[in-house]
Amino acid sequence: MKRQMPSTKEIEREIQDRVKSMFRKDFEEATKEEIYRACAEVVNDVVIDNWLTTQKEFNKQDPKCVYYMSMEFLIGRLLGNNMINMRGYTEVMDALDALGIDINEIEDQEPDPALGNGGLGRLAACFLDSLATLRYPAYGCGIRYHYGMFKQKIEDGYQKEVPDDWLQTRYPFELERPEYEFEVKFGGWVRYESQPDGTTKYIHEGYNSVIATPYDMPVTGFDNGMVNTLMIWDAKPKEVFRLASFERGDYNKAVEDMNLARNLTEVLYPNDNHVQGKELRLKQQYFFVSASLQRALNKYFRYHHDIMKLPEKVVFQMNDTHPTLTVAELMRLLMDEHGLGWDDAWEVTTHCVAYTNHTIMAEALEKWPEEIFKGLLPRIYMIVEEINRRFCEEIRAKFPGDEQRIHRMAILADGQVKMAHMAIAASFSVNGVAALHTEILKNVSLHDFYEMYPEKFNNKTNGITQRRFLMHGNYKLSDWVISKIGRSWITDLSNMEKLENYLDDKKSLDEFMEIKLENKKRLAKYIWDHNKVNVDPNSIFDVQVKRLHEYKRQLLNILHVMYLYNQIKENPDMDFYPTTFIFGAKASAGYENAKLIIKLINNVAAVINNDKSIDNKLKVVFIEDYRVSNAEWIFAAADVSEQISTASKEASGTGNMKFMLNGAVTIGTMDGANVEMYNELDGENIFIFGMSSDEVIAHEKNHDYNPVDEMNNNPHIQKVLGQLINGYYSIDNPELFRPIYNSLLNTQCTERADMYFVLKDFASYCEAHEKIQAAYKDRETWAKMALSNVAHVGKFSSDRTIQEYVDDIWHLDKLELK
Ligand code: KOT
Repeated sequence: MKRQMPSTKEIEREIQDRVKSMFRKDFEEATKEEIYRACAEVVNDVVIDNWLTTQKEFNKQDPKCVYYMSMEFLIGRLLGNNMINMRGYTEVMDALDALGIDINEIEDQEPDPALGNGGLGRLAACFLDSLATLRYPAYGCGIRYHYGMFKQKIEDGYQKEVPDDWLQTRYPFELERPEYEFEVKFGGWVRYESQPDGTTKYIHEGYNSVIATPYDMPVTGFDNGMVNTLMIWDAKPKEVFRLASFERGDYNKAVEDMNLARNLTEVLYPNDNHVQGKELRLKQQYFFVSASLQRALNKYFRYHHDIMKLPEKVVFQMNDTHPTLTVAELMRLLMDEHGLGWDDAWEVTTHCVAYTNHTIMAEALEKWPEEIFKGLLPRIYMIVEEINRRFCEEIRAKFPGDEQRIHRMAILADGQVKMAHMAIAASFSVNGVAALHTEILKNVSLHDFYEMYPEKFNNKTNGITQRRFLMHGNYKLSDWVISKIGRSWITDLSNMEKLENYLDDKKSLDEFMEIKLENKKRLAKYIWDHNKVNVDPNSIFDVQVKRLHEYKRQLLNILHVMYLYNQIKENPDMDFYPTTFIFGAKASAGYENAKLIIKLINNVAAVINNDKSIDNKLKVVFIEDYRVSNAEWIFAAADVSEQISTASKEASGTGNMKFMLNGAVTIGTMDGANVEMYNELDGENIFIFGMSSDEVIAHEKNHDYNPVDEMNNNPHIQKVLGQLINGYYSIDNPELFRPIYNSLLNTQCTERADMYFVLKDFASYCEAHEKIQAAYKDRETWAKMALSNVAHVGKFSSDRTIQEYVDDIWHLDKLELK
């Protein structure tokens, strides 16, 4: 039976009781943090009952389930999310209110579990939410990083990284499960033993090893009693064995094992769309893959004995290539631990694994030096060699004589292990994350593989959860939508189209704009509290929040702001609707260009915000430490959503969808899921600019783009670029921004000047902004545009995405819950 949240009165009493029993304090004496912990336990009580029931039904009904394998789960705070899904948010809010406490302050006590970098990790979290809401049995498998994504401080305009110690105090929504510990082995060598039956036994010796301990987190479905599990693995040294080695005098090995365990799960690599190729990262990958597979097989064998039928009950979805070792480790377990021969093991593996590609950026392609790989994972390496040998034979059979093709496609080539190639060779499904992205994979980046296995390729356009990004982040709009069209959109976002009936209703449009204004005031206060910048909630809030990457072109945005500032200075009476440009972005710690762009944004902000002469027409704000929790407020307050990546580079984007859901209008390129947003909007109520992906790809191929021409032909660009190197935004050090200038114009400095076509798209970007200005001036026009975005957002729910994964790839059984 589904357990529900108690009534407001009961919650009020329970919170007080918990404060007493947990902290030996009366409610009045408790700190906000203690009240948060008490609330967490009140909610946990309900969650745990439903978790137990779900797992019992799981065992009884024996449905097929998905293991979502991901190095990142950017789950964000769970208290608010769980209250919403348990349908107790209002009750807890009212209970706290009766006790004189603001629920926001309590939610604010929770650390923001930042076990991911950006889109890829947040997508994994949205998927878990949708799986539970749709009652599909699923496990998330990941790593319990002790330090997640760093916290960003801005000091003198520069980014400074501060460790994110989210586990400093006990996290109330995780449960250690020592009963599911497994050993994971690294290094050493492999000895062969021929068996009397003619087979060979492989014995791994001389290795270092750690114990993997899972911490389970509940993943609640919306109002349905379903609770799935996110298992994140931590590493411990092997106490018992360690003692044994001490006795043998093997002191060094014991210390090595201890250090291995200590380092393994210490920190998330803070790179988005970029890989560093560090050995520790490969260790992390094998660690969580091996532990997760061992647990999955362990569970399977509790109720089944025929391992050949594993694909009927289990599917492993690999979130990018980071968990590709799933392929070889599953082969190893099936052969070495469960006695299958190669062919049977391959049959099972290739029916259990599927791969999602999230990027075409070359620097994000994972390739491991063979020497490192072999040294760290000797048995796995042998298996990869054999997979590669057979794969190359298969290519040769299909394309006889085409040795170049074999070289291009091989898993082992040029002294490297190419993870994407292994993922594709073994997976029964390979998907991209937006229609355009999948087409580019098929026709460009993975064309060889598409020719080999056309049937494997499919598209699954990304989505987001409306429970977190509307109900929780923007409860005012959420309540308003409910008052207009009811509640069905909460679990079926396509119902948002019912809002079309209100597009011509002046009163509704007014209410809608009033809510946006309230949300802008909430953000303006946040900005005042954090930045001490006074922004006018009546100005246009134009927002770009996402990881900082050159392909995402925050530089285009700030160069345009510099241009606008010049225009306003030159023509003080020009017709211009006051605009606040809001940025939020973390740069990877070693990414110098990206960090310099952050500094530029902050310096431009300092100059513009302090210039009284422009009469507050322009403001620039850089929000420090952009993360899931403040993102929810930012989306709610945005008028304009900046989705301006170089066409072809942003696989999908998901921030674009969160803005749309909250009634912001997009200015964007025809890239990633923007293309599908454009289609859903019938090409209206969205501002498209810039080159198409075909044009970009053609320029890249023909090497015929010269940014110097763009500058020479456009005096506005000339002026702005001049200001980059004449000290206009850096009086003390006029050379400060020279590297940015060079990256745009100087072919000696980068692979290609203006790699991301910033100057090429500049004029058309300016024009699109002028159209926004014109549209915003008419309040009703704008309200209609914005509301139309909400009405057409239906496709972009992760519920829709998950249903497609289930129908086309996973074929899961829904769990029945009373
Ligand atoms: C690649 C390597 C390391 C860490 C992260 C990545 C990564 C992130 N690759 N793609 N992404 C983003 O994934 C999102 C979810 O599919 C997409 O919306 C976004 O366009 C990708 O950049």
